[in-house]
Amino acid sequence: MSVAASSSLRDRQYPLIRKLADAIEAVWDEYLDLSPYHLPDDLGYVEGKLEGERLTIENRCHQTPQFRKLHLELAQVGKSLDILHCVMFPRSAYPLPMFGTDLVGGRGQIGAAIVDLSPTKPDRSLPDSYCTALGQLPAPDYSQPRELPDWGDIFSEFCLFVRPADQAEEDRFLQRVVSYLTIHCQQAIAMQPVSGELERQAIEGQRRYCSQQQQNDKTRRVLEKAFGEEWAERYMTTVLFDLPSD
Ligand code: BLA
Repeated sequence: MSVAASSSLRDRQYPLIRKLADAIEAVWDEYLDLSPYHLPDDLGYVEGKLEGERLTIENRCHQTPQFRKLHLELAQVGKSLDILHCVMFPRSAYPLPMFGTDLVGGRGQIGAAIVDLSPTKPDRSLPDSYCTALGQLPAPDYSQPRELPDWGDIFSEFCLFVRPADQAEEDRFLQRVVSYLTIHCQQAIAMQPVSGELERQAIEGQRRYCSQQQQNDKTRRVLEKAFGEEWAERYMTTVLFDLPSD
């Protein structure tokens, strides 16, 4: 099955966002055995109003034997804000790190580009196999690194958070996301499922990741302004960062 179908919102977005969305789906398609994941009916495609501008959200979700949810979201606020959000939620029998990326852009530039493979182990380290693979990538080289907020203590030492300054930096960011994603998919499909205590720890690590991400006030404010507090809370806790139940 090909998941890289065209989408109207995607075509209107900032080029790096469009390219990254296509690239993420191409890697998923190449490595993973995708099947549909159904969001609550009213949350797949949503429109609201943010300070008179329309906020449009388009979600694509899949599941696989290793991942309970692969979530790729594109959002756009009028002509001023373009957003890509992507998280891969492992099943509890696969104690993998969390892959996450977020791009926020507007007025001709991406202001925030972040990607990480975030630990879920109790000691908050990444598996050695990840450190080895990630350590072999070219050292990051960006002129405008950004500082992580306080809740960002969930991220790994390989977390990259920058404002890409030009085309070359945008291209390198895209390449790096594809590398993280490829490493992650290769590790995931080679992994044997676990049970018992290891599974319990994996759930706990994922819970911690989600509850920290739910503290991102910048995301919450965009959603609250367009859809109200209650809706934003429901969306952040059921679609963006739902806690694992299995
Ligand atoms: C920042 N996220 C932001 C910002 C906005 C959003 C407006 C501020 C941009 C800036 O400081 O330049 C908004 N992001 C959204 C919205 C959605 C979204 C509305 O995904 C969805 C509808 N955020 C994630 C994931 C990561 C992440 C998966 O969703 C990391 C893997 C990180 N976003 C992240 C971080 C910041 C951010 C660290 C900076 C927060 C700060 O500086 O306080």
